[in-house]
Amino acid sequence: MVVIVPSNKSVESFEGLHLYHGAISNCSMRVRIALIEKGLDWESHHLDLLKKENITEEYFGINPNGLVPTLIDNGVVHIESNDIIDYLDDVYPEPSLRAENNDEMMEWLHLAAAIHVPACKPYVYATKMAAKIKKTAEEQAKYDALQKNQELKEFHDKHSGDKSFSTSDFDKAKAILGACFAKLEMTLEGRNWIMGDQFTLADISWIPLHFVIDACGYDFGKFPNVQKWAAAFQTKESYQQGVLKWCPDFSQV
Ligand SMILES: N[C@@H](CCC(=O)N[C@@H](CS)C(=O)NCC(=O)O)C(=O)O
Repeated sequence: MVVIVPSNKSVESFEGLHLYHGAISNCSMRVRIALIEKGLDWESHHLDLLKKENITEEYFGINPNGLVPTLIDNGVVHIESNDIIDYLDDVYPEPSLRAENNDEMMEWLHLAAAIHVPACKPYVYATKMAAKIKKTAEEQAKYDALQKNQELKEFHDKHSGDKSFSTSDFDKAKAILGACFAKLEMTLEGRNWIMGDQFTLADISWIPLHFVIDACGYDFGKFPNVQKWAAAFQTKESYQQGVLKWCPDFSQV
């Protein structure tokens, strides 16, 4: 659980569940899917990442990294999407999204979190986002003043101004994704979902990665089990309401 004491005190009086999220953000999709699977009511606070609505003093006062999603549960601020879905399943246990083998399920959540900055983010930014989200000098100065997280500063510096990701950064991202999706392919052999017959937090953690990476042109041809798994998820209501309602086609972003 990653709980934040916000410097923007306005959110501490929120009642019920509130989600700061981005339509096109795969990390936000994860939390929207979990909320919908659980049948929970939540208030939406949408931030348009393309308009850089996350880069404000007000939002950095809620999420110190300036990232989406952020969940506020009765005034308590939670960040980190994989921790948020784990928290939701603990606190709102019905219907359960937790596998009997919790340790194995949590390994999938930890892996998704671990590859976000080294693989998912560079792949998506190098193929699509960097060109759409160029900062003006003024926006860059504002970001530099607000962002204290060195890893994120370094990541965004790689595509600032005229710069773009190096071939080695992109190849490394592709290699990590290839290894992870090969592991997923093997795990899904003879199974409907990652943990077996039950749809769990492991699926919720990985489905959004497939959704955006696929739309950015990654070739899933050699991963038929992954393709079948993604197609099965597309029949669920949480895909309609948690993904498509907000982001009908990531390739068109
Ligand atoms: N580890 C974080 C990563 C969150 C993250 O990187 N969110 C992206 C959208 S998926 C974002 O806010 N990007 C805006 C930026 O990097 O400034 C989580 O899982 O919640």
